[in-house]
Amino acid sequence: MKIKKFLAKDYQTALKMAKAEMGPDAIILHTEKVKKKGIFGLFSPPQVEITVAVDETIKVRTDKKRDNFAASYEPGKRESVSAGNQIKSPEERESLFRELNTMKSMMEEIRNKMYEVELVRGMPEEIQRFFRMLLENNIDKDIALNIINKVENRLPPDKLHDKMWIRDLVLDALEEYVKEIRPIEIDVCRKGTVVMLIGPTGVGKTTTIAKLAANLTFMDKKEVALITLDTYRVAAAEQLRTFAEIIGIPISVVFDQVELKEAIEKYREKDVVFIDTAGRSPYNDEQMAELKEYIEVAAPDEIILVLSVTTQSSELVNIYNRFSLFNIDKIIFTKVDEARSYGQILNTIYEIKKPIAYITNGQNVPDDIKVPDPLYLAKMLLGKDEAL
Ligand SMILES: Nc1nc2c(ncn2[C@@H]2O[C@H](COP(=O)(O)OP(=O)(O)OP(=O)(O)O)[C@@H](O)[C@H]2O)c(=O)[nH]1
Ligand SMILES: [Mg+2]
Repeated sequence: MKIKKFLAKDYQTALKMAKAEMGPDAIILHTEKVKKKGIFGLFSPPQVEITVAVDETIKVRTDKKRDNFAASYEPGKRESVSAGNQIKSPEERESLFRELNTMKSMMEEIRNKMYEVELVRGMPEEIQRFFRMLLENNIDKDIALNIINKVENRLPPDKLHDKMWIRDLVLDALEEYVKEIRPIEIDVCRKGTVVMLIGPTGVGKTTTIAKLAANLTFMDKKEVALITLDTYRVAAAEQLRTFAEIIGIPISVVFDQVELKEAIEKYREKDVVFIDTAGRSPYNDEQMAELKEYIEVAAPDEIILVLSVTTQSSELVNIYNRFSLFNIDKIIFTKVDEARSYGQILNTIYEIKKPIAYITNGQNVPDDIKVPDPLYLAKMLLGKDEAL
């Protein structure tokens, strides 16, 4: 950085002198009227002094740019435009693009944060803090704002700074969104309730059936049987067969719709029959059509969609939408123990409006499954530390 002072009879002249010497990119730091020093100063008019600075590096770069620009307009020198460009190799260009993208997403993030602050401006500080907690737990901005608005409306004027009071109001509001909890309903007046679990691959359908079957057998003293349609992988049927053997309940591995019908008939006197299905890609029409045929034959009392909480909210809703052609009754959310946040549960339920049957929180059969009560879910939604 070069700094210099210019003294002239008036501002225009001083500026002209500065521009001539320092270039058009120079910045005026200070302007001041000054008297000439000494006895003569008393009789002469005041002068103007400007202090000007210029960044040498910027100056050099602009000059270079200007030179290239000028060169490009010389006849026959068109090629020098690209040759003179600063970005030479594809790697440099790619790295520049990457930098630009990073900057873009940083700016987007800042914009979002500013928007979030704006949304709750004027609300008591404690309420704003809970709003941020909900967002940190991945709860959709609009839903979080709804909750916070309810809290603000319900907060008595003398409790504006009462953290515990506000926390309870937030939990109440959250509970309202997740109050529909409906585990499997077994009709005691009739036998043969058929429950089918469907969902994408690897979400935990088979493990969850094993947990449910074991709990119903040992805790609720129900008669349970298993049917698996998953004959695509050798290990898949074996996985469920092993669980069935340990629990001591019958299992049928079926290969087609006729066998499915026969198996259901065979277990007509059981209290519950679980049907395990192969993981299906919701975006594979052929697989979905095949599943539909099996569902028509089985005519299950309950179709439960199994979703993993480790999946993003928008994708969970997409998956539900694809599977919704089967009249889904309930949702089981799995892998809660692996999730970084739980907002996905609320965002999905808010969108699809289906009850939650269970959540699963680990690989252990039969322990890691729960019928969550709304308060437990609300605490989870407020933050990991609140619930676990
Ligand atoms: N951490 C964790 N792992 C789970 C949970 N539930 C299931 N798993 C694990 O997830 C993996 C897949 O589970 P499966 O039960 O085979 O899943 P699936 O949906 O039947 O898979 P496909 O039949 O291949 O579609 C296994 O390693 C399970 O132990 C859970 O709640 N938490
Ligand atoms: Mg399976």
